[in-house]
Amino acid sequence: MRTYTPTEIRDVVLVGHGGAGKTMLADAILFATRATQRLGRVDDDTSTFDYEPEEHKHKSTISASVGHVEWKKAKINLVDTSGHGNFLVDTRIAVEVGDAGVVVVSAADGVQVYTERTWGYLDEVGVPRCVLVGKMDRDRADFDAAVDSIRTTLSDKALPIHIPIGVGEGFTGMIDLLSMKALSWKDEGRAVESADIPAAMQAAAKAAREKLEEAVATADDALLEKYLESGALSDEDFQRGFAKAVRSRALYPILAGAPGLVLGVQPLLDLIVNAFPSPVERAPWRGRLPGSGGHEGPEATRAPDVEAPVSAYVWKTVNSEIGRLSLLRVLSGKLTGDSNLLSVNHDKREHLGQLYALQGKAREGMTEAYPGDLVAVAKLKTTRTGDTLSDEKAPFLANHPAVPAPMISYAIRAKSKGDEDKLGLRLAEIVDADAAIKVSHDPTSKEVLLGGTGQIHIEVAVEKLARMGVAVDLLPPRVPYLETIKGAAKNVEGKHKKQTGGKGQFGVVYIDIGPLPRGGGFQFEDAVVGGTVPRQFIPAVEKGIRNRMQRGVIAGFPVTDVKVRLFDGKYHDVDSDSRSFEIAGSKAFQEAFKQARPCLLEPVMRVSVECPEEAMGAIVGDLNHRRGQMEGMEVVGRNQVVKALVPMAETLKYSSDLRSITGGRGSFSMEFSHYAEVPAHLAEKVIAEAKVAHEEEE
Ligand SMILES: Nc1nc2c(ncn2[C@@H]2O[C@H](COP(=O)(O)OP(=O)(O)OP(=O)(O)O)[C@@H](O)[C@H]2O)c(=O)[nH]1
Ligand SMILES: [Mg+2]
Repeated sequence: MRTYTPTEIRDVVLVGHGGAGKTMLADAILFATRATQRLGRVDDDTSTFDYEPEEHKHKSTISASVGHVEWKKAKINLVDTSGHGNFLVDTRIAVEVGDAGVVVVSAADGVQVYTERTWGYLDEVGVPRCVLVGKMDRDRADFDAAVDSIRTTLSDKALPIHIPIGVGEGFTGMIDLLSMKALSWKDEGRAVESADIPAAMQAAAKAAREKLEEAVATADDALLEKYLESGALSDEDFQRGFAKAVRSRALYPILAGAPGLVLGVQPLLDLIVNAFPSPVERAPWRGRLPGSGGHEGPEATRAPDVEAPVSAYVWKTVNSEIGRLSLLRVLSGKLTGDSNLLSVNHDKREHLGQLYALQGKAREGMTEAYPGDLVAVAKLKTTRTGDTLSDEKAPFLANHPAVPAPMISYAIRAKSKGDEDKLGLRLAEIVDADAAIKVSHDPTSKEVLLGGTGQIHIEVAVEKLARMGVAVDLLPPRVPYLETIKGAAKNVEGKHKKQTGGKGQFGVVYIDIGPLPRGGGFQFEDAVVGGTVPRQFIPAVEKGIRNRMQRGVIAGFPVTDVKVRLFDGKYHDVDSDSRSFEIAGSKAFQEAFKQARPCLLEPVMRVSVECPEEAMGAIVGDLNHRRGQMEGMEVVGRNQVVKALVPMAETLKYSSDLRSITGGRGSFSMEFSHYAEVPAHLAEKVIAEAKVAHEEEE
């Protein structure tokens, strides 16, 4: 493959709700541009992008994957992501490497929960985007309704650049408002024909084009002036203004298509090449310089300059048949194969072998890659996801999106005793490839705990383990309870005093404690006057409190949403030290916490269950039993969707329970909503069980 310069590259990430058709679109793009000779499809396991066995089993994307096509001399790198709640951490990280987004919406469903969520991810990275309303060939496709949902829930800067011709089975193409032509497809979607707009649609096309011209003009002062003078824009002004409006995010074009029929690919690719930014136009990559002595270095950026020292960010790791593959985005300079770079996070040298361009799991060798390009290298020794490789003389650490703590944790156990070592190794591989999986060990039961974003996430990890040759049992999950307080306590003493021969230990503190609103975390106020707690020991008091909060007070769960005010204390010139004040802080906190009406918090999940009408009654009844709070019901096609808020503790076996209630015809999705207080009688039980576990540990 030739080397593409940064201005010839477009990095595009495909996002949207699960099942909207992102992967279908990515496969259709490969087919339409002749990168593949057969159209890959998720449904029959032939997709280039959904190639993992677990993706075949679930018929959906679990982990982002990349492909590329050449279009009008540009190299378009495509990043296909998952649209499922359980895999959105992976999606969020993948979004980081896109300079623009294609948001896929199903014409039959309009905007859905994770359309909105992933739109938010694109906002976080701050990139331009377009929306493709796909599945126009479907029965209940409704372009106008989809456009309404996009404009009301995503952004009113979104405007159609297409008017579909026909709908459902009759969908044949669209009016393109940029060229003011009617487009239709032939040669299995690989060729587009352009004709005059049919007379019956001319008025609608003209009106829609005027709206678009107005939006384009409004995005640029000079254009606006011309527009106001003459009431229209010249075609040249319009085309240039359009691209500028897209790049400045003043306009989010909405396109129509049916990726399943390979219908509508070329206008999208034209838009990507003409109106989406190249890596050069992206703001310089943010990060830091390495610090010294374990400290963070100052903030720094890397511009996509070919002549600058090389740096590359590892945004993903996958297991492949040639070993671990690291997926990189070149940030600056020229990345060459068979070279040595500094693995900056580990301060170690790393040898890079052959560079590859990926097409799903297929690899094509490359000799060199320029800023913005997405490439892969095999078998890096120390470098992991989130790390940066760079020229030894100009080290740089790219920012990496924060990975949220796991929402749910299951204990797992190898089915056969001899597999325990192997389990550890395979788990390490899984963690390597999935930033959202956390492995830990329960100190009391000595079990291996697998933490993740939800039940399906953990189940998929267990499927992967089985494929890797380690069968495990999934034990009931642990609910991540938290401790907090409902009241306040004032003037509580914490005292640490020890006299053992020579130098003693002495520290006394007085604190007030009070609740913070949900999500408030922890606030520490230093209100000491007159040096009753010497300056240098105040951080130790805070440290003691934080440590105690981690370990919990009433049941061993982390404490949250409290504020502490340290206002007084006593010290001894000789005997006082940091350690003494740390212990005094911890003791004061424990005592104050117990006085301030402590309680437990539990995670509450937003559950939505889709089922046939006849199963509705049983499902609602069952959800009520689970302390569920109904949020609403709606009809989606032939099915009903029930939405409810249900405490996580009551949802632990929901997949199998739902299967038996509906005879396998129901499906559900679940995501974290908020933390709420555990009712007192249940809290007692949880605390008692936690105590038993705690005592066993002592
Ligand atoms: N009729 C029709 N079906 C489509 C079209 N595009 C996709 N589909 C079907 O919709 C289903 C979901 O498509 P995918 O491409 O897997 O959806 P996705 O957005 O990648 O979903 P996740 O990876 O699960 O987030 C598959 O059965 C596709 O065949 C289309 O244009 N028309
Ligand atoms: Mg997909």
